[in-house]
Amino acid sequence: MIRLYDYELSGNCYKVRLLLGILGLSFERVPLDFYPEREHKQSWFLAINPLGELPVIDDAGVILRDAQAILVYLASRYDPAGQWYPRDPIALGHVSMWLGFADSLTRSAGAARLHDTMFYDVDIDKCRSNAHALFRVLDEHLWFAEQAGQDWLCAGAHPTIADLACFPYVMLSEEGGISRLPYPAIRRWTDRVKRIAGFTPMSGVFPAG
Ligand SMILES: N[C@@H](CCC(=O)N[C@@H](CS)C(=O)NCC(=O)O)C(=O)O
Repeated sequence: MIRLYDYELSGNCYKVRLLLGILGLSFERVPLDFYPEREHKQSWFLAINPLGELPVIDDAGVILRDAQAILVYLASRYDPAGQWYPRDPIALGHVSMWLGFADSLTRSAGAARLHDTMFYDVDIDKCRSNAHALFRVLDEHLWFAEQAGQDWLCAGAHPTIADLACFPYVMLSEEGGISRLPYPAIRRWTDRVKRIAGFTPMSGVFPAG
């Protein structure tokens, strides 16, 4: 069984739980006390991930860190139809581009949320302004996609792991003081993500109305 080293309130752990749920994969959670205990910095966990970061999975000895890498692995291994991680070169390029974008969201919107909810010492103004710059790019991309009849970050009728990777820190942005009111295309897209079959909520992310 897949083991997920997990923290309920982590957006990066959440994106992995999202895909596991959507693919109908059972998994065992190893919950860590990320805050306030900072268990992810204790020696037992550093032996598993020397970066001291969540999430990590252990799939019968395949140990992986980095949420985006984990999404690639799970979709490649457990979605043989290749819908979540399409195989053609152009789609692969686009999905990879948005996976990188997701990590930028972690370092901006995600960091702002850590500042506001767990007292992380970050340059909060810079995190928020970087997040807004990314949200503008995302909103414009989604608006043009909608004009072309596309619902998702990457072309095609089916969502991909790019949507799941970008969703959490966009959806949790208000917890870092970043409003989504100026981004209507983003708000329509988050609603579509919430309607994906098998979608699971987390604390602060509610099911579609
Ligand atoms: N690139 C990594 C970033 C992971 C990351 O930053 N995880 C956070 C939790 S959401 C973490 O463990 N941070 C360590 C810390 O803040 O002490 C990924 O996407 O998984």
